[in-house]
Amino acid sequence: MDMPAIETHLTKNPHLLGWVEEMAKLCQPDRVHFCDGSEGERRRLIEQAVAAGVLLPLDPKKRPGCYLHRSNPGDVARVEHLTFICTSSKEEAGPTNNWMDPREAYTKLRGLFDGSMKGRTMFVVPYVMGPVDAPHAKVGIEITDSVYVALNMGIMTRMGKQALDKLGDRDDFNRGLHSVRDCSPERRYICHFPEDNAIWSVGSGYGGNALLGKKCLSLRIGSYLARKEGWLAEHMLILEAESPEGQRTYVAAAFPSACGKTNFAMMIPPKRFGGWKIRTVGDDIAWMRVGADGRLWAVNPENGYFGVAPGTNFKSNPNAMKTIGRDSLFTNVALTPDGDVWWEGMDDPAPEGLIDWQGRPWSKGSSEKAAHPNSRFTAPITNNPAVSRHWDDPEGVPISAIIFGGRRSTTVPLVLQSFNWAHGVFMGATMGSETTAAAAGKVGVVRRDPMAMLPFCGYDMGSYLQHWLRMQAAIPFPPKIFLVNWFRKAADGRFLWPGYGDNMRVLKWVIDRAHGRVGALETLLGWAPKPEHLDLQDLDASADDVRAATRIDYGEWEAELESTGEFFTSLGPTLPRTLHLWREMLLSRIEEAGR
Ligand code: OXD
Ligand code: MN
Repeated sequence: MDMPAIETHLTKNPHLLGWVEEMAKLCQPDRVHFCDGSEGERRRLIEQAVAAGVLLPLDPKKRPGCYLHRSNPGDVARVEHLTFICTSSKEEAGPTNNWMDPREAYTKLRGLFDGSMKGRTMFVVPYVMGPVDAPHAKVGIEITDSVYVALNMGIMTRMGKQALDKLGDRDDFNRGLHSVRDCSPERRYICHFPEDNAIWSVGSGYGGNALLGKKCLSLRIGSYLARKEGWLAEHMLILEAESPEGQRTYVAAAFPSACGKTNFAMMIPPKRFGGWKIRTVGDDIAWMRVGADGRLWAVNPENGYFGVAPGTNFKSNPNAMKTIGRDSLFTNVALTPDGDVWWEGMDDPAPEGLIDWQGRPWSKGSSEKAAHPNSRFTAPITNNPAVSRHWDDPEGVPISAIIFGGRRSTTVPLVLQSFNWAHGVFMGATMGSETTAAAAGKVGVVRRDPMAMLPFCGYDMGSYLQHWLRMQAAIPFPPKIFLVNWFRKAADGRFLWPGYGDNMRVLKWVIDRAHGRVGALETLLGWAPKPEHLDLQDLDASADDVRAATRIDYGEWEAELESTGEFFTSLGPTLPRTLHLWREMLLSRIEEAGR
């Protein structure tokens, strides 16, 4: 077969052109299309996708510029058991990652990519993660045979010519190769080669597996580079909180997937907090570096939101609802008869005549969900009416507080502040969360998820936590560190804390603590707000529920620290001794107090 011409006026970079040619020889596409990121190109790709049935136009009045995509029903979430870190040694990947020898991985995947794009177009998608002019922005090139992926990358990254211009003739771009191939779970692998700055992903078109700039580059390869280069690549939202006096404070927060990062980053404070404004810098990933002023500065490497649809409504997240009003892609949501989208937990009840996420008629009372629990929207960051003016600032924003939080129905109180940096790292390292639909597998089981990075850390977890401890010496003015839990439940299964906008009440204390202007109660586990520190006026929850949400039960904590011990053991010899010592000290203090 003749090779399709690799022609582009967009770049003469010999490293890039040589690599694209090599990959085209392997995958044997019918056509090669270099994406320039222009508006005209976006329109043409959408037309192609609609013609091919990959996208379904939604009603242009109700959802202008919006489309629905239905994925293969067996390809709806990240696949952690098929995600590999391919470093020369297994130890480098550590006990929490799947490891494959790089030679074996290249050989196996070369076999799967061989001829995988026959009859298809190979899209070459150049992109930048981070504000284009940020000194630490990274250029990636994703080769993909999915027009859906190319269009999503156009939203989620700074895509096209700007990336090629930034790259110039250099060779230091991330090489990402992606093919949906036959979308078979038997032939699905998401392989990372941190030593080569490369990612090979085959067999899935789902966001976290296929949009290689996101989890693969910004977190897995990103965290590997961050350790090498002395910075932090984290699974964190970044928000800007402006007080009524006009003081802006920036907070980064790590929560596991589908635990409300987007909601927290777009929060609208309750009326009681009139004058406070929350704006979004990012909702999923933070790259943080020490600035010349000794503070920790964060950028959001992304350009859009890939958010969970179910549960999003005008009460839980009005800014998200406005964000997805236009120019957005919806994946695996339900379709209304008038060409709009619907999902469980939307404001209005399900209309008659709904089509479910698999394209089948759906009626009320059905035992199946109309929208997939991990159905998503992809929307441009600038659609958000509350986007921070600094979202694209090459310098980033200075972080005053870091929050760790999981989904825990017991034990973990509403909020605690760490005694110091190392204790904060301990809090992050021991975070647990009940699993969600964002990853394939059982939902609702508590698993330890250090810093919400368990599925995203590109190297050995113990070494990652050591890197966090070491960073203290590099940050003269470090952020204060907090642990929160919005998800504690009463014995009857009710949530004790209303969450969403009311989380402002907790955030206010966090901000005041970060600026050293409010008191706290010293508990055995960290600093907690005294009752008078949390403004609860007009809160739709009883005083008893708030007491229960903030309660520290030392019996429960004894069990928690025991289970942390097992987790620490499972991380092996690289887990820093400091963290073992923190665990022992907290446990022995609780035991002493109980005596
Ligand atoms: C995401 C995830 O899509 O964490 O952001 O799964
Ligand atoms: Mn995420």
